[in-house]
Amino acid sequence: MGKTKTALLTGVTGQDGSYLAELLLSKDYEVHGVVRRVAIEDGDVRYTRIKHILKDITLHSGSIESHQSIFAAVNIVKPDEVYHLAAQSFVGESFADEFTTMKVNSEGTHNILSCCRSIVPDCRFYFAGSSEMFGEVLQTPQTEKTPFNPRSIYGISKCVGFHLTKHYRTAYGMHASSGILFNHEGPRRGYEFVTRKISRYAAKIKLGLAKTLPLGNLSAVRDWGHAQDYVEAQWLMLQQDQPDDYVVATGVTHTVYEFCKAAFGLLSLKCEDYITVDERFKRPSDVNFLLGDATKARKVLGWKPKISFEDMVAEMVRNDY
Ligand code: F7E
Repeated sequence: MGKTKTALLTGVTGQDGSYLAELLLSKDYEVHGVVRRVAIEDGDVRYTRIKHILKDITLHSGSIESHQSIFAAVNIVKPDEVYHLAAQSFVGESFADEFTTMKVNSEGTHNILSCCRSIVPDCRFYFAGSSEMFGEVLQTPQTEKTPFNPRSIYGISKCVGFHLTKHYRTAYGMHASSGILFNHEGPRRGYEFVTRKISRYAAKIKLGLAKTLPLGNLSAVRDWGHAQDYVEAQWLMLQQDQPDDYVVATGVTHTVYEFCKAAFGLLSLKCEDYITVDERFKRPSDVNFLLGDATKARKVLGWKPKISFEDMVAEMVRNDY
């Protein structure tokens, strides 16, 4: 039987890309991914999240910074749906290297939108927006109507991508949607993000491989969901007749410290015995509080998160241990 639809993913080797590729394969899509040459040459390290589905998907060498390589990939694949997930996604790094973050995240999004408009103007396009766009929040909880007030170059670059996506939708009539996704985690999360750092250190400490867990801002509040739930919302956005923007969140908040307590507690450890505060992990301007209201996603997309905070932390700790 022929495949139902063809999808092209940027960021396919990442946390969301790997879960989304699995979801699309389960729906009988033909799945293609754009992968940087460095990743192709270093397959053992870079493909850890998609090793099990490599035989089922097609990878194309390219970088979102290169209009030429994206044009070539879109032209070969002629996708029905494009999921633009690739980015410099670590907020901390966006303070260390503002220019790479800005260039990759804004110009990369512009490149892929422009290529889609030229080659497959009727394709459906998803942009990975972020709750970091809300920054120092101007309203609580945050909805699609909450004004953006970013606190990092990462947040600013995602605002650029969001507005580019909206522009291609309104000016050229493209089916282009943005998900405003709040933090989403799981066992495939990169090690530099705080949740994975905590689950990994909890495991290391339990196994006698580390003595302390150095962290920055312990009182930051986040609305943490599971990435596996969130990729389903991404797919649902592109199944709608009309393109639109959606907040994707759980509506439940925890502090970084509470995440530590939950993770260490699962291994019968007290996190306060191991946490040290290290100034190196504090940001020049941090986002202190985020809480999403996903009412619109629930009503229009019929989406709601299935995995609880407690189950997610348990899965992460079990995996790292
Ligand atoms: O930090 C604090 C840190 O790096 C969470 C990305 O996926 O979600 C993510 O961005 C909080 C911050 O994620 C450490 O200051 C304390 O307040 O895990 P994170 P993020 O910055 O919220 C959004 C939605 C995205 O779009 C991003 O791409 O934890 N924190 N101590 C620390 N954070 C880190 N990384 N490391 C620490 O040692």
